[in-house]
Amino acid sequence: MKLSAFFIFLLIIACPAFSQDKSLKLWYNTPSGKTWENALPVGNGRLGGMVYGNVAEERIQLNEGTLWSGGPNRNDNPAALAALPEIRKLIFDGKQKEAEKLANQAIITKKSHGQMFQPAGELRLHFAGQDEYQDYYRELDIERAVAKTTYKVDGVSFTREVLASFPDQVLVVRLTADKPGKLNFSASYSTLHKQPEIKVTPAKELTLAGRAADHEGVTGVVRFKTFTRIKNEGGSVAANDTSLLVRDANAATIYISLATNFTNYHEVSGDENARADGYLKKAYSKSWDTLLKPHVAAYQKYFNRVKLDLGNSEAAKMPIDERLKNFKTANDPALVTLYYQYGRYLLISSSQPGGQPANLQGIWNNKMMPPWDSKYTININAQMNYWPAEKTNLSELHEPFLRMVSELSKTGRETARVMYGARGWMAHHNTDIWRATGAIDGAFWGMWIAGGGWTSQHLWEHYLYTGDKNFLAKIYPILKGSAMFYTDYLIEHPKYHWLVTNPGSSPENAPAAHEGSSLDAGTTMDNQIAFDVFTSAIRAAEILKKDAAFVDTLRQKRSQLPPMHVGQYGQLQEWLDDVDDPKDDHRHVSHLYGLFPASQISAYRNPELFSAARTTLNHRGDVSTGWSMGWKVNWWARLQDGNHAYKLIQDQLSPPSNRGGGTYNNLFDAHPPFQIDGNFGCTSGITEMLMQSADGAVHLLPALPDVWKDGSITGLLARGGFEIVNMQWSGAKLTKLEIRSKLGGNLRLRVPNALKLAGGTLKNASGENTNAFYQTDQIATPVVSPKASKEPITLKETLLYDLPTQAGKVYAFSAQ
Ligand code: FUC
Repeated sequence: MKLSAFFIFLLIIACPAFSQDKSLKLWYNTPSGKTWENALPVGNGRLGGMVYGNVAEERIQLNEGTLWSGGPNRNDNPAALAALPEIRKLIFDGKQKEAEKLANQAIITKKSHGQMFQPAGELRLHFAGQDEYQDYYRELDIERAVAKTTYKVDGVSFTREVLASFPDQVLVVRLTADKPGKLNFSASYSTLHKQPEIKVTPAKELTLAGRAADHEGVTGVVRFKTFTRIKNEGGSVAANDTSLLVRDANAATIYISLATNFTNYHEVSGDENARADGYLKKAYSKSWDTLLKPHVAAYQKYFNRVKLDLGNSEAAKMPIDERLKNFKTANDPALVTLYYQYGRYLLISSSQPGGQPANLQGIWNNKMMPPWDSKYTININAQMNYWPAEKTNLSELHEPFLRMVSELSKTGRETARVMYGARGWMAHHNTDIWRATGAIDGAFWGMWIAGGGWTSQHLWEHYLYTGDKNFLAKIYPILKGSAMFYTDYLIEHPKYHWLVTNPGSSPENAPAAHEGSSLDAGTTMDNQIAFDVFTSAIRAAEILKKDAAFVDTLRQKRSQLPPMHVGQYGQLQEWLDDVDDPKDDHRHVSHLYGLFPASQISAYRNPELFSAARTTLNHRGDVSTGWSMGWKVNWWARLQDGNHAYKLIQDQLSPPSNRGGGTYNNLFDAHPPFQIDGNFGCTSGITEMLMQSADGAVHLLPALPDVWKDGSITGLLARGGFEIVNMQWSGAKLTKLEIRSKLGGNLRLRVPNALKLAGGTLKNASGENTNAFYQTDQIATPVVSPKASKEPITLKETLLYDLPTQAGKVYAFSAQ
């Protein structure tokens, strides 16, 4: 070995923390202390753990996805039906505030406003004599889904690693010291539950049992049990009544098992003891190494599908908390890459097939009464959680959400019937693990009927990406049921004669003209969702060759929906009348649903709406709550303005601010408080900056900011089953591209520069895209206010190609 190589080798073994590639690690030089938002999340879809990395007292806060307050319950208000004609009349008469008052009495539930996602407790590890330490370091390795803490005390190096095993369904902690017999600690539980039962079994298992809370008149029926068992290497394990004591060990492995008796949204009949015991017994026979490998493999099966490189810089040498402080002014593209992949990490860790969907906090919550109960707000937040699922190649992880929609279609059938006398199914703006579909909180928030309609579009989206006709046949009744609700609920507007929602709403916003009420008829978002609900049901029925008469009805009703309106300031109108305030900076910009996640507003198909959407977004401004900024990244990407989208990423990747929004040290999104939607929204938005497939073509680099001139990404998915196996760009031009066609069909490409096809010729596109997954249904011609000034839109030039593809083949392209 040459001398210089020898020194590098020495350096590598001397500083393990600095030797490896840390680009996919959240790493810090300080412990979390008391701050939960400093702790690092691990999870396997069912179990969640927050690892503090504190030295003398380690805390691992524990969650289980089904540990919710209450039990099976419904919260419909049957008084709604009788009050409906009066509420409708008031709204049509322009008395929105009075209508809202009546809706508060007759429509808002008199029962539960939704149940709470609750924590189990914490495992605490006490290390006597470790108050003073050196060389502290902690990380979350999102390439392997393992958290690690290292430090030195009295010349001994200690290492702790934590994972939430996907295959073995337990949390595992590995503790080692680099000198024999130096590991001494005790383990105990702490919990906020009332009357918990903490004890140690004869097999030296530390157990914690409890019952989730009663809440708002619903008895808590979910019981949980957690087992902690320690396997020592050297030394001994002893126990007292409430803790385990490890003495003079060389190493130890802690197995934490946690389960509940939850079966499904209408049944709670499991055995939490048997479940938790079963997981523990199976895992305990395995060593750390035996658990680690299959865990990493199961995780990487998903994670490795997408690799992103936006470049690197000196800034990346700092710990994450420092980089966050500096991001706005530093050139740190690697922090965006990390944040992007962290969104994928969080989805893999909080949403696994068969489990519960990621809630408002994913699966990580330490509060008995979390903000908004940490439930599912379906007027934006829960949907946002799943925006990255299909396009970042995590399609299987969409399943918990899609199953929730299917369950809502059952509970929401009763709500549609009892409250609105309508067929089909519906949901208001919130739900929880019991799939409650009543109207909650207050009419200002809860009197919104489109929760079912919007969530149902995720089913259609899953089909558009996978082309899975069996899936489509299975979920068709849900799409049909949602459309059925709208056919019964929509009512003719006495003045305009369009078919409108009434009461409708534009979530949580209110124009001054309506005396601060959010209720109205035929709001833009309601119309856009109705359009999508009808369109997806029509297309699904046609593909499945079903229900021809129903399809006719839907076409007819769809043509009677109000068109979108461009108002006096050139804005996209939020309300049917031109009452928007250009100074309104409300976080909900619901009427831009049509721009994203829907694809009704397009630069190429209806430029006047595209321009109006941009005007609206400029009126609303940038800085807002976390999720709102996440949504804005997607909107600016759809508006093909990469620099503005990047500006939003800069605002989001800043420490939480008083004005709202930002990111905590553990890179959790700050509403504030912590809400995971902003993480997922931003991951989706970054994808949309690099690739879109919503507007008749696979559009590559549609919104590349100036700061990402060079880069590469692998594995993104586009509608119609096109996988961007590999895409490289340089100087903002595509240099290399490989696309796998999973389903065959025409591949229409929209690209920034001329391409050539390896071994073939690439034709310029002509006419409509023949690929059915890219069909775009014509929306009604917008109504434009004569006062509206026309802001011209200038788009970067693109080239459009058509390539007939065969299923299973990979096509390679390079710059011409
Ligand atoms: C909606 C939003 C709030 C918050 C809550 C969970 O009500 O308006 O900002 O995100 O959901």
